[in-house]
Amino acid sequence: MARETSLSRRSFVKTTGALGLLSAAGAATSQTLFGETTPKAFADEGSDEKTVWTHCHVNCGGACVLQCHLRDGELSSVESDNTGNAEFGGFQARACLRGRSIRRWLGGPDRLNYPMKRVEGTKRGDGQYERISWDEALDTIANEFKRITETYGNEAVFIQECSGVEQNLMMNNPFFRLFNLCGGEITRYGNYSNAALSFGAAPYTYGDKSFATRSFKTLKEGQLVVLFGNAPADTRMAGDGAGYDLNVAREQKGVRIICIDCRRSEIAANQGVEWIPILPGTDAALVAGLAHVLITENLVDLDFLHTYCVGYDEETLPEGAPANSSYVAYIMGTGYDMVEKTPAWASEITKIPEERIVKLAHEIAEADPCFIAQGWGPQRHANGDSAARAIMLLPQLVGQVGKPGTNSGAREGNGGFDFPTLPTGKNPIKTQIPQYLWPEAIKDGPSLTATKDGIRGAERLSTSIKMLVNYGNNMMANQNGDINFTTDILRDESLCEFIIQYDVNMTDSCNYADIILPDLTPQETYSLSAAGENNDSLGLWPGQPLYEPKYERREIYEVCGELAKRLGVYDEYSEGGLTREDWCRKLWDELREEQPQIPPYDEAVAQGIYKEDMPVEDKTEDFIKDPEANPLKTETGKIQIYAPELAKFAAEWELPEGDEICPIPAYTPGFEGAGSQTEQYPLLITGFHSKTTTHSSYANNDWIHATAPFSAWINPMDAQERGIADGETVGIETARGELRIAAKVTNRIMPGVVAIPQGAWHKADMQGDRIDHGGCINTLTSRHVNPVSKGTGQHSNIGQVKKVEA
Ligand SMILES: Nc1nc2c(c(=O)[nH]1)N[C@H]1C(S)=C(S)[C@@H](COP(=O)(O)OP(=O)(O)OC[C@H]3O[C@@H](n4cnc5c(=O)[nH]c(N)nc54)[C@H](O)[C@@H]3O)O[C@H]1N2
Ligand SMILES: Nc1nc2c(c(=O)[nH]1)N[C@H]1C(S)=C(S)[C@@H](COP(=O)(O)OP(=O)(O)OC[C@H]3O[C@@H](n4cnc5c(=O)[nH]c(N)nc54)[C@H](O)[C@@H]3O)O[C@H]1N2
Ligand code: SF4
Ligand SMILES: [Mo]
Repeated sequence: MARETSLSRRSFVKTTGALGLLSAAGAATSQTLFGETTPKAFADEGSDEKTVWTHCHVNCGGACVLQCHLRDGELSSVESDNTGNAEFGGFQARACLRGRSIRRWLGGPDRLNYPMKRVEGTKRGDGQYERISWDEALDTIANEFKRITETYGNEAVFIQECSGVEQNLMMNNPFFRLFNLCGGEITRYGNYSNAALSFGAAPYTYGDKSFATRSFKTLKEGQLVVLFGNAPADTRMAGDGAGYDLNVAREQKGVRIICIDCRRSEIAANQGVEWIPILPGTDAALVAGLAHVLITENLVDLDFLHTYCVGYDEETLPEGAPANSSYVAYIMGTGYDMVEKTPAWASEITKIPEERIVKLAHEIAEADPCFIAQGWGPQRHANGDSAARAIMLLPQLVGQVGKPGTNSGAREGNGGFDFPTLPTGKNPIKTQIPQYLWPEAIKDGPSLTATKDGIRGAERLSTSIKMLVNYGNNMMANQNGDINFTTDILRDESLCEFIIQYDVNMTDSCNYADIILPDLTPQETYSLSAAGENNDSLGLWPGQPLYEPKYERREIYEVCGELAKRLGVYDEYSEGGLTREDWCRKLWDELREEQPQIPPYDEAVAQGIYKEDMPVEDKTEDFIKDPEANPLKTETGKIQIYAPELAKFAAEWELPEGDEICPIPAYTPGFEGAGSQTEQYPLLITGFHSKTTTHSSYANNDWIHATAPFSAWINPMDAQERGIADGETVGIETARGELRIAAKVTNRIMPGVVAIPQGAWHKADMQGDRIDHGGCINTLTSRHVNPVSKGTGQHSNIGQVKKVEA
């Protein structure tokens, strides 16, 4: 299907006029994709079987189609997207095992069925709850909101992230919409996923986190791809996602892939993919070693560096930068720490053999084009801001940025299509906290300041957080760093005075709530979503409810509507009584005004899903074509190897002992980084996102875990030293706590490193020994944030592993 090729994904929604010109094969009929027609949902007359189309909604980056078959009103089996023809370029949003096993999850033993309140006289964390009516739950919430905002102001109310319901028109927007009509709430910036890269690194390097990023679909025949801590076959598993795209490029275009990772991830286990093991947290040292080879052998692209970048060498340092503060000075030992960054120096730190570093430098210098992309593993460390900047520097050194077949060194492009969501209205409160620091903002909000803790919009917080709304997250006792620290704060009712947990499962986080609310999943109600973080495709999923709500589960838009009635803002909240289904239609219709080729809502529902390919974007950036006319949004307008903003932060901000902000991406080991191991804690304990769960979502699905149980990866050398055999239970300890988990003894992990999949459900006697038998990594992780972004450094930990009785 021919499409207007000048349209970018991002401008797609906003553009109107040009779209009328587009070929619109399916305005009134099923959309045709490469000769195949999207089949209609079937509902055989007289039969008790029917098919309902909906989608998976968790935060894995995908949003796969679920084609659900019902028998006698109950979900009997699940298929996915089998429409179109993936082989000929049409995409298929095929679900992974998690989505396909959703039947077990929807009807699982942990499902919440009724509203509950904490039993009087018990404390948070005791886990004693009793069933209450919805009226009692809603009255309590409305009254507490009024009491807390009247006593402390609206800055005392915080709505936590909702990664558990990411792919959906509602997410937790109804709470924002409601509270914004009632004086607002304190908000957050940054996120758990990529705070260091997107908030600490890219803005000061490129002025924008998506500058010059490209999808794997843009890879050229036979080209080189270098991935740093990027595991798309584990973490971009959707049938239309980046993992699929990269595998297609590997198989059909013969691209060569090098994976630099402490762990041999799934993509690195493929034939023809090379794994270079690296100690976690040392990527900036590797880049420095590579730079040494490139500089001393005249392999850098000086034209590129002098035209587009500042701070590579002394002559391109921005005004005001001191002498010898360039990157070349750092590498050659005449600046910063006065140490020459030879490959031998880098080898000592990273544990990559010197010869391999030299060879990699040559490979990168010779490759044209060369596609360098980092995942979010390297930046999830306490020195992650700087690691992310260092990796982005590598393609700059060889002039492989902004042109076809290249990438910026940040994550590969994953723009996807911005599907419409419930509008949240305007929040009158401008103060923001860094996402990761919400427990600190509960403990002692006013002690958090702009220059010490990254508070934005004010010098310091006026109050601590007194009301916490958790919808679709398992943050309190699972996903946030240092569970023992966090739950101590939550247990103390004099700190946070009121906590809601609104979920579908009785997670450990529920045990810290005052009120627990049972949700419907997006499969159990009306939903609207779009193809997820895939690329160059437009997919719209108008999900329909599988069955009538069971028990007393209720969806968020309606529940916040009930609260709106109690707070006197229902008319504004609901725009005169719109239901969730009405919003699905309304947002769909608004989208159609801009994109008339999309069929009407009812037709799309009958059809099941709607999808079309979009043009693959791989053009040369305007900045590269003309840097003077199209400056970047950085302070200097150029790519900043030396960032003046960072020099200013370094001079003005208060940092904890040992932390550092450096205007060039120098290697600093960071808190509990490589080299900080002790006799008591000789191992680096790191984590990763695993294929069996999406964080803690699906982590209680025993069907999946039977195939791949949670286990900590440990190298045979480290295991042998400790008498540990594959599959045995081990105890893992850091200064924060201790857990139990099975050992996976494998040479797919570097010696000296233990990698634990994040997401396992926390299970500990918190008033007893606090040992976590669920294997949740956040029993071990710290509160130490990255110096610039104030984002998580959860994967920087030193610790020990020991054999224990199961
Ligand atoms: N150590 C360590 N910690 C990490 C990470 C890491 O790499 N290492 N990763 C971090 C990252 S990147 C992220 S994004 C966060 C994610 O952490 P969270 O945002 O907490 O996401 P999940 O663990 O998936 O939890 C989602 C919750 O939503 C619930 N849920 C699922 N479906 C529904 C629904 O339809 N309605 C409602 N109301 N609830 C639902 C699930 O039962 C679960 O309790 O974790 C962070 N934590
Ligand atoms: N199956 C699945 N998919 C998911 C998720 C999930 O939980 N499960 N979560 C989703 C979400 S919200 C997010 S944020 C993304 C995250 O997805 P990714 O960006 O893939 O993040 P991670 O799994 O944390 O790290 C990627 C790789 O980095 C490696 N790594 C760790 N530390 C270092 C280091 O210091 N240097 C180098 N070179 N490598 C390192 C890890 O071993 C891992 O293989 O995944 C999304 N997709
Ligand atoms: S978990 Fe992700 S990849 Fe798997 S079905 Fe759901 S959206 Fe798709
Ligand atoms: Mo994330």
